[in-house]
Amino acid sequence: MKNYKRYLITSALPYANGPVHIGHLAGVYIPSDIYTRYLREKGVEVLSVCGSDEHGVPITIKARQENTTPQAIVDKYNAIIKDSFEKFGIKFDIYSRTTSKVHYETASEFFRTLYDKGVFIEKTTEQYYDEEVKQFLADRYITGTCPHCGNDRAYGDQCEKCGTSLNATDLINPKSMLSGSKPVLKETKHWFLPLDKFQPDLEKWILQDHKEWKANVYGQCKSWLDQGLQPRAVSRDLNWGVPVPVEGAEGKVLYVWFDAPIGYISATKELTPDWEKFWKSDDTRMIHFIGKDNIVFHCIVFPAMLKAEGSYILPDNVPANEFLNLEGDKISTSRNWAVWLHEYLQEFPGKQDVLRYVLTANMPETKDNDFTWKDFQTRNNSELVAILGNFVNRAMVLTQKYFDSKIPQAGALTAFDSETIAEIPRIKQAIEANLEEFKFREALKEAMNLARLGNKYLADTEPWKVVKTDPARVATILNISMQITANLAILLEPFLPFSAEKIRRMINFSDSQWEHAGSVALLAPGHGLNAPELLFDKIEDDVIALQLQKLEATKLANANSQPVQVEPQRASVSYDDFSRMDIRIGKVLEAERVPKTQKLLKLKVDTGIDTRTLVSGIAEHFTPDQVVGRQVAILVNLEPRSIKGIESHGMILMAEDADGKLKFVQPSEGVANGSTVK
Ligand code: B3M
Ligand code: ZN
Repeated sequence: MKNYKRYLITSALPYANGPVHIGHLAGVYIPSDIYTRYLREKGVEVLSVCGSDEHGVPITIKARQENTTPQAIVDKYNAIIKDSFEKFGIKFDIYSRTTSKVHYETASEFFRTLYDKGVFIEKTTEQYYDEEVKQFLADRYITGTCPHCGNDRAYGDQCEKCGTSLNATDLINPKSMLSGSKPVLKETKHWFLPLDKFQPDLEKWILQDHKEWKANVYGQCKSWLDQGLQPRAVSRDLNWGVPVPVEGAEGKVLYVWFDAPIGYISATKELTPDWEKFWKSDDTRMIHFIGKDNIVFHCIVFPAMLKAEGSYILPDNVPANEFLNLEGDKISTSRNWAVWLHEYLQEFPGKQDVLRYVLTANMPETKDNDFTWKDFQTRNNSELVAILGNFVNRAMVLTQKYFDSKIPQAGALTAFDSETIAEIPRIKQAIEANLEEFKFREALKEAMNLARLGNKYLADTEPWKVVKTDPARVATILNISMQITANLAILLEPFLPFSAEKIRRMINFSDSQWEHAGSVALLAPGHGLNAPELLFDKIEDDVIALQLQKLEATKLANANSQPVQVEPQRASVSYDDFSRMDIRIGKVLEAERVPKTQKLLKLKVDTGIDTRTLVSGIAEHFTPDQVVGRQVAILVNLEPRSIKGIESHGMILMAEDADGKLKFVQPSEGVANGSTVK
């Protein structure tokens, strides 16, 4: 790596159209905060900038839904988001907004520079227009059926079901979100950024010069580049956003993904008159923290814009994370399937570090990951309470008891003492090495290893027993234990800032310089400690049960309110066709998984006619135990088929909902096996 003099850390600007949830925290803001806090502790010159993304169609749509103005929406959510970040200790140097005056000026000027340089292609194209409300329909103002997967609720810019990015004109049966009417195509002029022209430069910059990027990021970039970059419109027909700053552009604003990343620049400008030092000198290392859905914009579109402008640096790394799921389901704002930070703060006051800990331990660094309340409880009770809290508390209480809360003088060290002490700098180095590579889970694990080390040290040296015979030895043991505690205060700070602060308060120690960690001379003999406080407390089952109930209620509300997607009716069949099918009620006698398959169960069923074997594709939905003993409906005269070498005689009938969930079709009361279904 180059010899950088300073860091500029950016974190994706959250859309101010809703509060933030655990997915945002785990994906973007916790990693960025850990990294920035670590750099600050190292004494590196660093700025961390963020702010609300206050433009774009989702915000105008939210305003319509709530019968208010876009400005009122962004004011409301900007305040909520900012407050949540502050309370979680996500410490930006500035949290700005893209509706600020500086941002409007900066974004317009940026566009204008590119415009004057002749970078854009000006093109008149046909776009959907709603004749009833007299408005062009950008991005999410239009819905229709996805040409790739058939989802009938795809948006004009993307299908959320299959993830494909779309053009509104790709949609089948397009519908205006505003009036519900069928839109018409109408000509309109827009400015396009010719990404194709930047392809060779971007290929070299990413594929050759940044092979060290995380595999998920590098892979996505490569696939975009392999597909060949296309010009992208950077303006929209909308009345909410930064006006396109050229003649003849009335009613047009900059596309939100054009102005939002410029928000990083505006925020820096607002923060310091020295902003150019951060954005325009080669010895600044810029790092973008984002979620995986933002990769293309930060690795391809924004760098192309910066290159086109010419005076800015490019990011040196973009450590994007994958997504966090909640209890096995995708987090969704519209389905209210989330743990909202503002709610957590109310329901778990003072427990910010617990969530920070659990989200770091489960960070979706290389693949999507799951948050469960059960895991939250386990990690709190058996890691934070039992390991970290327990060690610090024992060290503090014993020092209070035997040495009147003063650091005792250490005497001669045993071999075990020396071994233990030698671990401290090793752990520090492991944390560093992992942080430098954006491996936050591993880094946290190493930091916790220091608490484990302390626990083991106390358990093995047993000062509470030794005190009766050898108080001098206990002085050494507790000196070392308290030095470990002081090291924890420094090394845990990036991850658990509130707890680190609490430890510092307890041990009366204000140092948080990274370079001092590793030493066992942090607390001088005679140094006075404050009263011990508990760092963490146990989370009981009923607290977790309550959270699970809350999610259950959300599920129910969703099931009742969502218009179910129903498969269209199929072509007619004659009565004869139907009556040729022989459907019986039978009972499952035995069930086992078909080896080396995910989906298949081998069943033995009593059809009333006979006992036979059939293979059913339900193993992902039911375990063998859940199937045995049930009455089920069976199509018994389906031609036998060999499936994975097993002859299958018939088919179990299942009900399948739009999400692909399967349920058995069963008689409402028990009937004799062999009963027919007509
Ligand atoms: N607001 C999208 C998002 O929150 C967008 C990020 C902008 S970063 C410049 O996922
Ligand atoms: Zn789709």
